[in-house]
Amino acid sequence: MRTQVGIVGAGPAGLTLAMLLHTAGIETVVLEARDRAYVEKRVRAGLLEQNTVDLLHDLGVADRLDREGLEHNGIYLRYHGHNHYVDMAALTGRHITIYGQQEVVKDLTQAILDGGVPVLFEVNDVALHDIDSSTPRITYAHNGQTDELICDAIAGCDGFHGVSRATISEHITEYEYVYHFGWLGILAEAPPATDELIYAWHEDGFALYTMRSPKISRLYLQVDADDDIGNWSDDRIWSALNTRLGEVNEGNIYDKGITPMRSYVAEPMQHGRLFLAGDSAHIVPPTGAKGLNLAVNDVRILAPALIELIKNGNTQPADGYTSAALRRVWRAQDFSNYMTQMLHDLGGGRFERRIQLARLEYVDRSDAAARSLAENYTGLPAEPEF
Ligand code: FAS
Ligand code: PHB
Repeated sequence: MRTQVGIVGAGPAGLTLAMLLHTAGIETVVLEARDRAYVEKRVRAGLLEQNTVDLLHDLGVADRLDREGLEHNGIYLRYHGHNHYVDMAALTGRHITIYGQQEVVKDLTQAILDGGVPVLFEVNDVALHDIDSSTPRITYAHNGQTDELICDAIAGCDGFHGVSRATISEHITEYEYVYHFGWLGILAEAPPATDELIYAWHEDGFALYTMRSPKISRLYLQVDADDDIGNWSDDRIWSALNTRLGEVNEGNIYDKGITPMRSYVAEPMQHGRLFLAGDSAHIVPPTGAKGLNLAVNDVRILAPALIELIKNGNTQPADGYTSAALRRVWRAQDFSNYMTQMLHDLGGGRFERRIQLARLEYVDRSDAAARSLAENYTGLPAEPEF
């Protein structure tokens, strides 16, 4: 099989790239290891920056987002039993939107399939070849057949555990910081007891009150990284959430899991005709809600570079992809680390805890500090990269 851009992975990065290239008349084929039902129900992020919402609008895939997404003006920072509001809309003129990642994946998958873009689900044994040439290849197995996809370029959008980054590991420098705690996340059939998100600093550890709809709450608790979900009965979860968040509406917990937390960046995000985007190149702790938004930002930069390469043979934008994308990646790394360091029990003792409270009180008293947090949280305006 022959195509212009072979995309490995049908997550937010791969699907948004396929839609951007399809809109520009560039042929793509998307290869995904899991089945469609699985990727469309996989619970992950839920917060969209303004830039991400604007891009989904530009791509014409925001109708359901407009109907079902929850636009928020700000967040609450909670400590010593009180919620302190950060009015980000007033501070920056920008908003965030709560809309489940799996809903974004559903909307994009439907749009690219309606556009006639081939998406091969349940592929196995994906391997990348000749990426130093101008005709890189992807071999894979699908429906019991082995096949080969010859491309002009390959986009590695296959997440942290995919094959793409591993293919160029000898050309990569890794930057990593692993936290000794994780997040226990639940989905519950309970109307949220808050109108906007609450990020809570508590002696017992961090907690986050978020949501998916007026009927569905999403809540997170800081737990030890090596803790087992089996240790957390629903009663124990609700008791910890009530302690750390104050008033919480309880209901049937229908999904729960523990996610480890790390900060990771691979540089460069490309080699030859292979370009990494999203979690295949970088991971942020979810405290800054940047994971999904960074994946979309990478392909917002990568798509015009690939269009220039394929339509006009101009390699300059593609050669500059990594430096352009890394500017926002490191901004998000810094902000996600700042939020994580400020709000979690880092195990460093009472001096450290008081410093955290001093930082929180500064955000509450200083417009400058609050605006800085708000700018980063809503996402700095997308600037033309080239
Ligand atoms: P994805 O991981 O979403 O997609 C990669 C795709 O590639 C997957 O569909 C995978 O099946 C496929 N793939 C992998 N290997 C393959 C192969 N060899 N061949 C073919 N296909 C292959 N962010 C937040 O902001 N808030 C959160 O609460 C939050 N929770 C998270 C919870 C978890 C468990 C994880 C892992 C991440 C979470 N994130 C969260 C971050 C998340 O949103 C990611 O940043 C986002 O999914 C990145 O999107 P992609 O880069 O497209 O990668
Ligand atoms: C979510 O809604 O899942 C969410 C929101 C904000 C975060 C992390 C996760 O910082």
